[in-house]
Amino acid sequence: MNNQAAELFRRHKLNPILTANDWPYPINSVFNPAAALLPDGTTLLLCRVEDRRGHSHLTIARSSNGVDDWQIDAEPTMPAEPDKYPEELWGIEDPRITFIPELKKYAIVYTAYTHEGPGVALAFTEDFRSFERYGVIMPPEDKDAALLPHRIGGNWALIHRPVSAPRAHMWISYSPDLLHWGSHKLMMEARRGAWWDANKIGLSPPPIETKHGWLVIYHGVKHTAAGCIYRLGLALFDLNSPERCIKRGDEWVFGPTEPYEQHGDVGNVVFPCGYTVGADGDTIHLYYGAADTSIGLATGSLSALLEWLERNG
Ligand code: BMA
Repeated sequence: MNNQAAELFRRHKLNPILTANDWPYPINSVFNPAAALLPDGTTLLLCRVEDRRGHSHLTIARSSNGVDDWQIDAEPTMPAEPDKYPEELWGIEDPRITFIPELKKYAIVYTAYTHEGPGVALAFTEDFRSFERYGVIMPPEDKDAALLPHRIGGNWALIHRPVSAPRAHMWISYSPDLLHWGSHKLMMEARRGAWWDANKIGLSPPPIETKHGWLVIYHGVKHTAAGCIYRLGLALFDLNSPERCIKRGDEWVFGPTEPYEQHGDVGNVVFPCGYTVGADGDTIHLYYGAADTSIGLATGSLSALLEWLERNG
């Protein structure tokens, strides 16, 4: 009998594909990148960069093949600006990019590290050079958020993860104007007990719209005597009522197994904030933070993920 679990994501042989050594200025680490495929085929990563004070900012790396030859901005693309935006006091982290066709703009939802803890902030950009900040849209403690690409029943929808210590679940909220949020609904709960996703879960990259539903890659945090383990699972949600879960996998589908994922500033962490989908409409390139230290790439197939959920959900 084969004791290997199905391999749904294949790591790139050049992993980790981006590290602090690649950076054009001194930094501590680079991880948890958002991703976008630009109209000219360029892969853009909006990377979380931690400086040598421990504060994070966002810097863009561009590549024509999404794997190597990254052109990295010479200085922070989106620095934290606590003088103008006090909520960015201790930096900005973990961005998620969603292209919004109705606005012809990219939404960037990110964590603003405020005096009261992490909150969810929103900005828009057309060109990834200038950024229009909307400020905090979910107060602390809240993070792991992304905007859906279009309105649902007339309202914008935001997935996010407020903390109600000691547990933290995924919620979805709605807004007519992207500024005022309400109709908060619990979307998916962390399990309890020994599960890999017990007590604390959160959205990883933005949800993927498929004809079967919103495919969600989420992280589960298992607390062990040796520390936390961050792994990824899959769930599918209704297209018209995204708070309604259709399927949820029991087993994790990706976890830290390689040395660069197990060892680093925070070991045993894989944490994707973005993906691109290939021209075939099926190949998914997942960009993930490894051990809060570097960036890895893993590739899979959307139809294979959906088939796995069908069998294991
Ligand atoms: C989470 C987030 C991520 C980080 C992870 C592991 O809570 O803050 O940014 O990668 O912890 O440290």
